[in-house]
Amino acid sequence: MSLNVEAPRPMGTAAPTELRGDRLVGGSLLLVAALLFGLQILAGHVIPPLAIFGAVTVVLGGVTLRRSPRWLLIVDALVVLVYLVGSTPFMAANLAHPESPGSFLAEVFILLAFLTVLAGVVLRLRGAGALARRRVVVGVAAVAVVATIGSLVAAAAVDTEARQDGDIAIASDRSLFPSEVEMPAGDAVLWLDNRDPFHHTFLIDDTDIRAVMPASSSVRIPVDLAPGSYRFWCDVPGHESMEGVLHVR
Ligand SMILES: [Cu+2]
Repeated sequence: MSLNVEAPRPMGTAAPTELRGDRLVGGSLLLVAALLFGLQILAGHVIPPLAIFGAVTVVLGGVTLRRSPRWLLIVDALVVLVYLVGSTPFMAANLAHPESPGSFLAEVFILLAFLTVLAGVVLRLRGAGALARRRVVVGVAAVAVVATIGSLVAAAAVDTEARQDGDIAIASDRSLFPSEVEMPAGDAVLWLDNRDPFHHTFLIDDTDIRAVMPASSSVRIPVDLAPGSYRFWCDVPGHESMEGVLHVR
């Protein structure tokens, strides 16, 4: 059993609970903002929905750290729920690829920070004590450590294939493919070089070719294409701008 002894306040200055800031909720929101901005730095370009949401969480987090009336806690929780619902397809795609730490860990940490916000709001509204909050922090930290180790181990196990003579190179860099690539018709090998910390996929229209490109690795895929122009692209949600045309002659 522990005793929580607080210094006595002078008469007339006792702050109602809801006027005190909530460090767990406010801090977690600021952490989300930092992760969203970090993700865009890793991507090498601004991702408008993430930039807008990052700005919203900075404001909410900053205010919640100072004051945490009920209505604000409820707004915090609703904003988090809206983001979680809206980003489900992106989260699912990134969480399915632990071998690509840039996207996997960013997604895990954002998800954990969001769950901490929700847990913090519930605990605060129910008037829970410091011990319950500490348990949330310890639980979240433990999951974060396990996810980090698991992702780094999975990334180290990825086979990366060196480019060989005659291979046609197609690189993804800052989540972009080259807009045009030329190659001969018939048997050939594509060397797909992923320079990003995120995973990508490589598909060619009108064929059943689909390859996964783990982060910071390269893979060789054999193809046999008739002359013509084919669109190639990445089908990871949010990577719609990753496409180019393969001119087969
Ligand atoms: Cu992609």
